[in-house]
Amino acid sequence: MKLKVSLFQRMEDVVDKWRKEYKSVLESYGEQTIADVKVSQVLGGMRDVPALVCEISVVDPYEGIKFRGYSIDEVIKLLPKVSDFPYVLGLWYLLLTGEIPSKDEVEELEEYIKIRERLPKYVIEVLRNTPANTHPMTQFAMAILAMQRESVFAKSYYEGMSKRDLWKPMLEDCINLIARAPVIAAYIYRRTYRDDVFVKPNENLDYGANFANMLNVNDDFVLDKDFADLIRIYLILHSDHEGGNVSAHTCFNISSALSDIYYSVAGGMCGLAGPLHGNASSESLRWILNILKFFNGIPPKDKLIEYINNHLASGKVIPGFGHAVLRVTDPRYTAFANFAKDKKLDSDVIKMVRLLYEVVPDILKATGKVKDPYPNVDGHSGAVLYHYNLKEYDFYTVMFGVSRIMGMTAQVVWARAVGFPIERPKSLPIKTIVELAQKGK
Ligand code: CMX
Repeated sequence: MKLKVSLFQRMEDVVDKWRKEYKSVLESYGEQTIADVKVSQVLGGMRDVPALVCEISVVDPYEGIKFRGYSIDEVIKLLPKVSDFPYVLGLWYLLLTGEIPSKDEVEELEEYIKIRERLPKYVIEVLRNTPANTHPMTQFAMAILAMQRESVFAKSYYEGMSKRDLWKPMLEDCINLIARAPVIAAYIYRRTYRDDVFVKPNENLDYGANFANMLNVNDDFVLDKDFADLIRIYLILHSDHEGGNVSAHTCFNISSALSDIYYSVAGGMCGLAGPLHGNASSESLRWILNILKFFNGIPPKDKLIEYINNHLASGKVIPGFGHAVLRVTDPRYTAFANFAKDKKLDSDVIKMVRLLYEVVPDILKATGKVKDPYPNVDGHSGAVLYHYNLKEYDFYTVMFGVSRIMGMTAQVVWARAVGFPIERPKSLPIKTIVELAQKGK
């Protein structure tokens, strides 16, 4: 296979390093025990069981996400910039290689991705043959799955390519998917919610601004520069969150069967679509709008507290708050809050987000059971999109998905590079778990 862009060469070098490390860890520590597992963890969604490997990012309960060891602030500072914001694909380069790229390297990758943006006709037909009121996440997963027929990885595998080289066609597939994901998303958006008039990819724009331009949220065919900045930062912030969350792990698990990236990412997207995961950003915005409607504007604090307590008493969660790992305000939330402050955003939805931040944590703390009473990324991301006229909140998970593909693909390329095996944890009936617990094993 001809390696056409310097990213491939860089990957050749790092893959060699990863393989040596992986092999040596297995040889040196393969029989070493690193954790005990409690029954409560097995029955509690495997919480905190260290059973997965993820080199791409780590979520510290108190510091939040680190992408390849870099915090959000560091990533924003160090990645090469376009219009004062990092190039989105610079982040993907970092996730893939573990290295901050130079401006030349990112711009070369941006150009390389542009060549692959064109949507095949059959993908458009799949979407057009689907009722327009189908949930946008369903459409997104369908369009991704439809492209499976083009997988270079699947073709290479069935043609007998050596296992050692399979990461290369996997990376080719990932590049194609990364290139087309925003185009598919924008197509779904325009068809589902707007006038069914589409904006073609603009080769003069970077990845983030191009996506913003194709969404054309103001229907005026003029790129809103602030919205482009938002999309750049949005795509970076949602890109990865360790390997154990539902979408990342689903994707990784599927790919461990040597399913290609289209199968794997489509599966991951179906997990992201759940209300406790990626769809929380839609839920959060819907909830904020309901509050504004109920009170006919921003409510007084005491009335809002009463409203939230009633909401909890009816057995529902507060969307956009809480996290399975974090124990502080999600730094991704803070990054959006800073963006809103810097751009001087003050619409009612933004004001509501700020007011919720003042009241919800204390209410959740008072329940005595919520481990993380602070807001997560979904508690702010929808409000900034809404502010810039992207008001169709069912679409927010697709926005999340376009970004999350960067993390998913980086993880899968790593797995194929080191030859990670098929996943097969042991499952037990409850009766056996009880027997083991009684024996103290
Ligand atoms: N509102 C109300 N109750 C909440 C809550 C919230 N925001 N967060 C947690 N709880 C409740 C749980 O439902 C659970 O109650 P039960 O014991 O009655 O079942 C209890 O507090 C303990 O849960 P936890 O250990 O603190 O949280 P989990 O790790 O089980 O769940 C999460 C994490 C994100 C699913 C949960 O906080 C939640 O449902 N949040 C609202 C939805 C949301 O914002 N999801 C987005 C997360 C980020 C992402 O993946 O995109």
